[in-house]
Amino acid sequence: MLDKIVIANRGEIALRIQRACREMGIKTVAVHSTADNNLKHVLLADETVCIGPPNSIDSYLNMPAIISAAEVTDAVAVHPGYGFLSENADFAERVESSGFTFIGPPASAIRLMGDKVSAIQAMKSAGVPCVPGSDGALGDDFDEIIKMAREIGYPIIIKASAGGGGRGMRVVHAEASLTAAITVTKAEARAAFGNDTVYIEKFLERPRHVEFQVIADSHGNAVHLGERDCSMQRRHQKVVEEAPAPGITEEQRNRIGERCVKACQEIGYRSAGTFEFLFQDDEFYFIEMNTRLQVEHPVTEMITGIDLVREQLSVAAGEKLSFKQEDIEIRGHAIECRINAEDSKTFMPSPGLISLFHAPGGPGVRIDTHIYNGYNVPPYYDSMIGKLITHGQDRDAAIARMKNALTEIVIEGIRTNVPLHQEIFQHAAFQQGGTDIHYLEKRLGLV
Ligand code: MV4
Repeated sequence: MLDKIVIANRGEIALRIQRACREMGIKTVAVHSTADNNLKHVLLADETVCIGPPNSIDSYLNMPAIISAAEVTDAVAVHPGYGFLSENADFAERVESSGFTFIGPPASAIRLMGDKVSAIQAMKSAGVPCVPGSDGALGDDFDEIIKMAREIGYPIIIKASAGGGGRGMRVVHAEASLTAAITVTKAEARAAFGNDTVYIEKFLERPRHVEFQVIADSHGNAVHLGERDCSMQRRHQKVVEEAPAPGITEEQRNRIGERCVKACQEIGYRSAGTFEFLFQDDEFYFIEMNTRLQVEHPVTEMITGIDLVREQLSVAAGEKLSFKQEDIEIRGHAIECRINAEDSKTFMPSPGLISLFHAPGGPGVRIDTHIYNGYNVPPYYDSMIGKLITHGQDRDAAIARMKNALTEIVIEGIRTNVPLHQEIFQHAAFQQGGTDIHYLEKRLGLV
């Protein structure tokens, strides 16, 4: 097993990784910015290394500083968490070429999936269903593109191959605006990503966001852990996630899950990964693959009983997965609320001193957070300060436990989005389940 690892992240996920390490007897090095001396996992780490000033560019995104920290502490591996350098193929490569293990997929897989055109190509070859579209990058022949878009049928969406997560996309409703939209999207993509490759898909108007969790080892074993529904979102930021996705049958889960597993084997995937699909009119359409541990991984852990971070660490050490597909059983239902330090109406960030914190508890309640009484939320980073997760024998039971937990939780001194969650859990449409990706923004009166 790994002896000592660098946790190249901050906040709740750094603590989550550290907890898994502790259980497994792995020592941890917390690398942190000057704004993060008092992070919970920094206070609990075996060793700490300050890697730079508050601005992420100079600290959590500073590759040489992180690799140097691994060198001076004699660590053997680096866990990137999510965000920051987690999906940076160059970082994965530099970690490995410096003699450390990158706790994640091979750089080649990160690179393949980072380019959306090559990702979709790989998925098609593996039999993963994709959105009808341009079958690769657009060429220069506008007449040909116009003809193709007509065949796909409007509305269509133009996407930058180097984009993803909602960046570099444009919806086109009619042929009259097609060529101008392509020109503008290409120019924006060139400016944002240094790559103006774009492709076209049929635009799905009322989809749900349903994603499949996979994990693979370096011996060719891969399994899927079912799906999550992450449709409750605002401006591409997920707000509530749940597993399993309401209304998805076991037949659908197995069919799509098996395709994802096959894709993992074909691309030489290792570690945890997520296949994102749009789900509309009972059909799945692959859009992107995330090659990292995701924020919402706990809902999958709750319904499968599998510790995803432990498995990541163990497969990074060269071990085989500790279970087979037939060992995976979906038990009950889990829901996660992302707790943000922000105003629940205006969504303005609300950093500052947490003067009082009471964690909720009881059966089926999990809270993944680094906050504590007297912790000061710095203004420099993402506003998510924790995740509240409940599990129950069915969706209604998980909802009942979440409503309780949202009443019990106390966070004073800063504003949080807990009131927004309390409101969402009162909505009849949410209680019914299966709302689409536009539901929350519509309910908030934003569209
Ligand atoms: C789409 C789509 C509709 N049709 N693609 C946004 C983020 C990126 N992951 C892909 N996105 C979308 N792609 C087609 N062909 C609608 C979205 C989309 C979306 C997807 C998932 C979750 C939230 C979303 C919010 C707006 C748009």
